[in-house]
Amino acid sequence: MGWVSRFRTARWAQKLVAAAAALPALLFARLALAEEAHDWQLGMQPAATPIRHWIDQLHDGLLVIITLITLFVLGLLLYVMVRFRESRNPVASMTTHHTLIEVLWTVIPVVILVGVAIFSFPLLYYEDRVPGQADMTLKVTGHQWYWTYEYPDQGGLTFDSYMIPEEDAAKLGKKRLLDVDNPVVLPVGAKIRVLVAGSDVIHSWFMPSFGFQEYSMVGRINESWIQIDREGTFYGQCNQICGVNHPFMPIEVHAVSKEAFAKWVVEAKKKFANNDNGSGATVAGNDKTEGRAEGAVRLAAAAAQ
Ligand SMILES: [Cu+2]
Repeated sequence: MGWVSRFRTARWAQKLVAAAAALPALLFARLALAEEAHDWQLGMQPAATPIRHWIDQLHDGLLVIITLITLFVLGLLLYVMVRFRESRNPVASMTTHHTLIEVLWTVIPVVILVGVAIFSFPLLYYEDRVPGQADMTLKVTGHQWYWTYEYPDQGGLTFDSYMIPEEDAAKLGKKRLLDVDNPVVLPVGAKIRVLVAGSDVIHSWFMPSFGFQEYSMVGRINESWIQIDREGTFYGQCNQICGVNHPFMPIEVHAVSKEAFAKWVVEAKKKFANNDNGSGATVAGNDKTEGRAEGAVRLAAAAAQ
């Protein structure tokens, strides 16, 4: 019996082969679910909007440039260390200045930077405004420590979104520090203008899969846009240090079909009928409330219904 057939008949080998065969499926299943940060994650979360696809391309291009520069500098250093080591080159040259080299090490970096700018500036402008007509608008307002969402095109539908308290998340089978009581629901494929405002300190609405990050500031409305390319649940976080409960104001976005979105709007209008109608005044008395405690109370009330 050759070593191959002995290997094939060994039980541990069969298990190993089965595990190895299952690995790609496991990895791809993980990729398919990877709309949030994972332990041991390498690279960025999968892109879900045109802006994020463009960001990925720019990132990959920059990675090539950075790698080439690093290898070039490393090569020069190694060459100098070997070629001009003391044993081989006991008397150091006292030469200074070399016009050609000085011009080159000024001009080449400038050319590289101009090249990077040529590819990154269009992306900045692309992120700035919806190309063409927006299908709808979502207004996001950051508070210490929760988010308010408004849908001006859906009759001013508005509601607050709190993190599910850590102590309840496990009981409810929810994701710790990520799931919220009222997620944002958005239609897949629609061009959505997203306006980000603030009510107290600076927050930031950050959705990695969407390539979206806008500061939420008092007295200013920041704008960008998203067009989500697939259904699913996407997670993000406030990524501007905003106070003691900064880690406890996550973002949960449900991307659904246009039909499901229309149905959700009808239900949400009933559910949030008592909320202030998009005037932005909802937050006036709420600014200094303790987000997590209030979230817990709201959650308990929702469970009792
Ligand atoms: Cu914040």
